[in-house]
Amino acid sequence: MARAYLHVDDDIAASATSPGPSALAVIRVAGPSSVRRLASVFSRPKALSTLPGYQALYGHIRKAGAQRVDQVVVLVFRAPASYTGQDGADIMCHGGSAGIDLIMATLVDAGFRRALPGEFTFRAFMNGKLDLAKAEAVHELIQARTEAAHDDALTRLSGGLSDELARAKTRLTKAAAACALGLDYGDDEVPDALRNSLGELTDLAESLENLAASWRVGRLLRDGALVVLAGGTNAGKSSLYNRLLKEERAIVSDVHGTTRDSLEAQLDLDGIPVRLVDTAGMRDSSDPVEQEGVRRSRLQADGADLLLYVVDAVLGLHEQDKTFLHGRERVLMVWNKVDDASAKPTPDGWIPVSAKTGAGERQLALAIAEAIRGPDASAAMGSLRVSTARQADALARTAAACRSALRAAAAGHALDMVSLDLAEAMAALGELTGETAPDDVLDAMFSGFCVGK
Ligand SMILES: Nc1nc2c(ncn2[C@@H]2O[C@H](COP(=O)(O)OP(=O)(O)OP(=O)(O)O)[C@@H](O)[C@H]2O)c(=O)[nH]1
Ligand SMILES: [Mg+2]
Repeated sequence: MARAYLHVDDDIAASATSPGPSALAVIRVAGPSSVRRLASVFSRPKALSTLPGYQALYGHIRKAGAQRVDQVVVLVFRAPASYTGQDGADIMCHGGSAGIDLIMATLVDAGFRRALPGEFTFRAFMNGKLDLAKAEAVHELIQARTEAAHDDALTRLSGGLSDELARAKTRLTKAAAACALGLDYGDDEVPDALRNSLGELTDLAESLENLAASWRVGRLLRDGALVVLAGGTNAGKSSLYNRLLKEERAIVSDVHGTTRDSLEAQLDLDGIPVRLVDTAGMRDSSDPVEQEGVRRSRLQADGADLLLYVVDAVLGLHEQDKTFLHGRERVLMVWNKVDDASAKPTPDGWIPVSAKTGAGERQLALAIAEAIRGPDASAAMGSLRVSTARQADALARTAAACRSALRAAAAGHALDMVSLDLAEAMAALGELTGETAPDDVLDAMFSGFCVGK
């Protein structure tokens, strides 16, 4: 894949909007001769091929035999003032897959290559329009499912993370320069200039470690959290599921074992995208279908970021609940049906709710959001964070190399040892921005993008 990406000199085209009927769609083209090539299938070729950047032109896309394909408005971009840094154009056409397919086929006939996923952004990266941290943010912005996730990605795209990384690079460069100076003079001892920059390195290592740790919340905002409702049959899991989703999604009945297949839905819980799953109630059953449902419930419960364990307050706690909950982490215990006159009092540590009346629903939602984010996260929600394992890993390696340089200097090791550690820190940091990212990393990253971006 990387080899195909590495051709940045041909002209590419792709639909930038999702397929299906819509009023308008956008087909994007980019490449050194993309505007001229587009003009060859446009009703006003001369006007288009000489059009300056940021100007639009109305006309028709035409096939070779002059047959009209669609009425369009073409917005032209001229290098370097474009997303990719190359000449390019956005073709605004009518929505609908048949029309888009026709225009794409016409463009391919005219010599455009169909763009690979993320290829426009790859060109932007290659042309220095954005670094790798920002390129990843573009992808996350498109995928964001909640406002908080959107804000988070936008902060990174606006350069929040890139600025922080640039500051880290300056500090490392300063320390490396001081080290090189010491080596030039043949000093055995750590020179003063280096001593000063080593002090800064301690702060740097700490802030990079914090940033790496922010991945936990970053990942949640990006991928969402898997929250699973579990408990005995008839506890009210499906009722609670419907209540949290604010719609009658799951079947509710007083028959034990109503839910068999698990159900999943997306939910925005206080800014966190949540995948909420309703499962089959757990009980011993001789019915093989129900047994399979119960087996799947347990699997879902084990893989959850958070478990909501629901108990019927009228029946109270049973031995099977205690066994299931024993030693289990990442679980919120929900005492349901508190509206019922014969409900038992809520035990310590349980959250009282009524799926029927909605009592306690808000407290439950807040408890879920807090449990997912973790105790440290309320402060961290508004701050800068990374969102991918790749970023967290590179940050952790940068910090570890800084710590190693500090240890070497403190132990009075030769300066070239310190210098090696600093070089390693610089290389790891460079992976974040893409300066030193290997091809396979670029490959994996851009191929996860949508086509047309
Ligand atoms: N009074 C009262 N009844 C409830 C409440 N929640 C659920 N119920 C009733 O309890 C019964 C079981 O509810 P479900 O939501 O189907 O329970 P479930 O846990 O999904 O059950 P299974 O799918 O069989 O495992 C239904 O008759 C609901 O109307 C509640 O908060 N108060
Ligand atoms: Mg159910």
